[in-house]
This record gives sequence, C-alpha cells and structure tokens, in this order.
Amino acid sequence: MGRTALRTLAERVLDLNWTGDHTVPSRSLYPHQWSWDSAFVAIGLAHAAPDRAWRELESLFRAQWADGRVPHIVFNPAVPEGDYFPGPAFWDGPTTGLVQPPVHAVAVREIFRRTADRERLAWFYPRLCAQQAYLTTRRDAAGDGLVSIVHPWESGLDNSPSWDEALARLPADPELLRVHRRRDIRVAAPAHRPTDADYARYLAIAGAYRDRGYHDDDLAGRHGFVMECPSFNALRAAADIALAEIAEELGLPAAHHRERARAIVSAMVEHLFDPRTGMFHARAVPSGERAAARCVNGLVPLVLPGLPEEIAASLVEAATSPRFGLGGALPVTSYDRTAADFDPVRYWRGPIWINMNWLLHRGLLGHNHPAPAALLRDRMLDLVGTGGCYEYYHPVTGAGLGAAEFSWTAALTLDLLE
Ligand code: 9YW
Repeated sequence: MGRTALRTLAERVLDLNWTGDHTVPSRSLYPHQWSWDSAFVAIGLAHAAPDRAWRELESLFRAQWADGRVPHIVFNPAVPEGDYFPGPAFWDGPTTGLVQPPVHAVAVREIFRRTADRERLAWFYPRLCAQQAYLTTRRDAAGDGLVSIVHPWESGLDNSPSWDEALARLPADPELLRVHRRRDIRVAAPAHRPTDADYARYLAIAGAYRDRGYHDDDLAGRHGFVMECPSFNALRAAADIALAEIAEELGLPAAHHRERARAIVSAMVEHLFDPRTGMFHARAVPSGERAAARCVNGLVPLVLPGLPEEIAASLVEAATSPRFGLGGALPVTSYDRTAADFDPVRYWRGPIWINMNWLLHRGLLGHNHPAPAALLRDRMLDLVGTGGCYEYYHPVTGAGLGAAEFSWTAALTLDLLE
C-alpha cells in the first residue's frame, strides 16, 4: 500500500473509533478509554486532528483521581456492563484504580509542538505533575527511586513472561472464573489471549487491591504482586524530560524534572540492568529478584536520552540479535524468539506490537542510529500497509492478530508517516 493510502487508512481507523470525546482502542474488544492508548492516539491525532488530540487527553485527565493517579481505564457509562470484563461493577467505580505507563507528558509536548496552544499546555502541566507525584510518592514500594506496579495490567504488557515467576507464586483460583465470565475469549481467539490461569490471578490481584480501597500503604508487605517494570520506569523518566520542556515553555522552573529523570535512570541502571544479558529486566519487590525472561520492556529504556552510551549500545546489540530481530524482515518481537516458550500468537509472549517498536524507533534516533531507525520505520509501515491496523502481528508471517482497526497502531502509523 502506498504511503498516501496508508495515511487515509490510519485516519479512517481513528475516525471509526472516536466517540465524541475519546478514542476507544477497538470497537470490538475494548469499548472504553484506556490510559496509555489515549496518549499514543493523541500523538497520532496531533498530525491529523490536533483539536481532537487535546480533547482525547482532556477527557482522560478529567477522570484523574484526587491523589494524582490517572486511571488505566475510564469506563463509558453508555456502554453496557456486559460489553467488557472486568467492568465498573468489578472495580466498584467509574474507573479502575490501576494506572498505566505515563506516556501522557510526551503526548502533550507533541501536541503543543504542532498547535502552540499555551493555554491548554498550562491546563495540563499541574495535572501531569500530580500524576508524576503520585507515582513518585505512593508507588516507590522498594524505596529505591523506582516505581512499582501492583498488577501486570499496569505495565500494559499483560501476560509478558516478565511476570511469570511472580505470578507462579500466587494461587490461580478457578472459582473466580466461574463467578466472573471472561468476555475477551468470546470475541477473540483464545489461543491469542492470556490463559484462564493468568486471568484467575489477574482478578485475584485486582480484587485484593480494590478491597483495600486502592491504598498504597505498605505495598511490599501486604500486596501479592509488586514489580519494578523497566519500560514503565523508562517512560516515567521520559515524562519528566517532557515536563522539563513544558515547564520551560511556560516560564516555570524545570531543573527538578531533569534531576528526577537523571535519578530514575541511575536507579534503573543500578537495579534493573543485567550486564550478562545486556538488557533490562523486571524486578520483584521486596525480594529484589530480577525476572529471567528477556522481554521487549527490557529494551524500551533506549528511549532515554540520558542513558549511558555503553548501555544504549548494549540494548541495540540485544535488539539486533536473533532474539529480537531488529534489522530483519519484521519489527522487534515482544519476547525472545529463541526462548523455549516463545509463542508467536499469544499476545505479549511473542507477537510484534507497534507501540513498542515506535518507542524503539525513537530510541534509535535519540542514540544516533539513523540507519536501523529508518529500516525499522519501513518495516513497521510495511507491516501495517500489508496487514492493516491490527493490535499485534505474527512474528513469522507478519499476519495481523487480535483486534482489527486498532487505534494506537493507526495513530503511531500517522506519526511515522510524518
Ligand atoms: C485489557 C487496550 C489495552 C492496552 C494494554 C493491552 C490490552 C487488555 O489492551 O489490555 O483488557 O485491558 O495489553 O496494553 O492498553 O488496548
């Protein structure tokens, strides 16, 4: 498909999924508003429909909690409870109490670059600071300067092998799935989705957090799943860099943002980088054990401009190895292709995701690797141009998998086409 046709296709997908004040990730699978999806969508809309890009994030931030957290899903009250599980009845409120990676400050900076709307920038700045403050003060469960996630869903990489060891220590109560029926496997192929055992654990962890009123006190002592995720923390540092630029634009002090970004990067290098694998790994709290699996979240810290150059070089090397295939016929996989349990169709355990590759593309550009960045961009555009805007893609055939007409794939395609 030619580039003009691709742009038209991507814009059509975003139009189709626009509800009037936000964009659903997919009409069939995800009928509400997801936090990091909205940030990626806004980055694409900044090119095609900048006013809608602002509105996308404004609607999300209107649902921000008083403690600063930006919820991972904002439920649309007009959508019947049966259309998504677990919906508002499970979470006991109009939003979930979980969060997702904070890509929003980067998105706001991108929209501002294209609109120069200082009034809207000023509306967002304190809200984005409150989001960062929540993560910094309430979610540093290990006290080491890194944010912990309290559920695999918070990483955005639900069933990534990064969480296998931690989840295996928790019981998978099949009773939970008898009480709550999964909807996802009625609208998508079960082999492409997390397993029932995964879901039973997801519900148990979410239910435990909900039953404590979504409090973050003593997470390390009281909560069953507490993990430091490398991509979540990298995106949080990237948010501070974006916030520094936003603050400067507004004539406000910016040094504290840059300082915190530096501190996050050094804590990540100290605690999450493994020189033996040459990449970052998730880490359990309080045990401090690093997950053995090599997953794409361990490459995403390449987005950080402040990463020491030898670490950036080792990430590029790991990404280029046969484990991830950067520079090959297709973009980078979500999991190590050579791992015994690599699964080409199961969600975050093998398939190719455009948002992860878009982040790597930015990282390659930021660390001065223009040729592999250009190749990766072409591979992404070829994949979407051939298969359409799918949720994820088969790592051998390139076939589209999961939801068709998926919003962030369309949005990031628009950004890559610029
Ligand atoms: C779910 C919406 C979300 C994404 C996540 C992805 C998936 C499943 O879909 O989560 O039911 O929340 O893993 O990153 O935000 O696209």
